[in-house]
Amino acid sequence: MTYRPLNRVPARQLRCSGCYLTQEGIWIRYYMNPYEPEHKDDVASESENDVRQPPLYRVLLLNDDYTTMEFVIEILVQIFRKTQSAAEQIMLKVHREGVGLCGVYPYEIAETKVDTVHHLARENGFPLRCIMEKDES
Ligand code: TYC
Repeated sequence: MTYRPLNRVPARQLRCSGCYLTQEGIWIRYYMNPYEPEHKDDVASESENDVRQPPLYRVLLLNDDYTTMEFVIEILVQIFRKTQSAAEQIMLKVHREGVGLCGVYPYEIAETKVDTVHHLARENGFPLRCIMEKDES
């Protein structure tokens, strides 16, 4: 007895029961066809495929008494790509409240921004501090 190979069975002949009937009248079990609409719920879900987004990190500026307001604004414009007016608002928030959000990024980008801020600040003689923390929201 010869069996027809699965790939020669027309799609409409496939049955969702998991079997199909050959011309010889024999039921043969087949693997699920994930492209059949009846099987869409059987295809691995996003969580099974682990397509979660990488964790994000908040980069924050801290206040101090010595870094000039102009330098902080320059950092926010150049490193964090803020507009002049957004940079002024963030700088004033840090000045008044002690801390302010500069942006939210994947780990490596956040880390590079923190390092760049520290490097530029030290180069210019300022004690400006910048930190990152995991964004839990
Ligand atoms: N407090 C500083 C001053 O009065 C300005 C300042 C703002 C410094 C924000 C740091 O992250 C900072 N010159």
